Amino acid sequence: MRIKIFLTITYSGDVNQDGTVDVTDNGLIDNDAGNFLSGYIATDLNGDEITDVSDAAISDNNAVNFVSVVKP
Ligand SMILES: [Ca+2]
Ligand SMILES: [Ca+2]
Repeated sequence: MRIKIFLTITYSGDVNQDGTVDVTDNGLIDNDAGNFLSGYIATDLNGDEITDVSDAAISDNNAVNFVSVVKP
């Protein structure tokens, strides 16, 4: 008997949903953080309903590691 296991891993930080975490996403987060935006917004990566430096850190870390979507 063979068992196949498929894993789906999700990275956070692709705010504009273009498939890559990069400086564009960081800019969107920085803008929203600078304007003290809060609520259910795309730039709130950790789900605490406010965009701040903790969300920027998540995006920055993934941008530095060139996180992007790989599709078959
Ligand atoms: Ca992006
Ligand atoms: Ca947040």
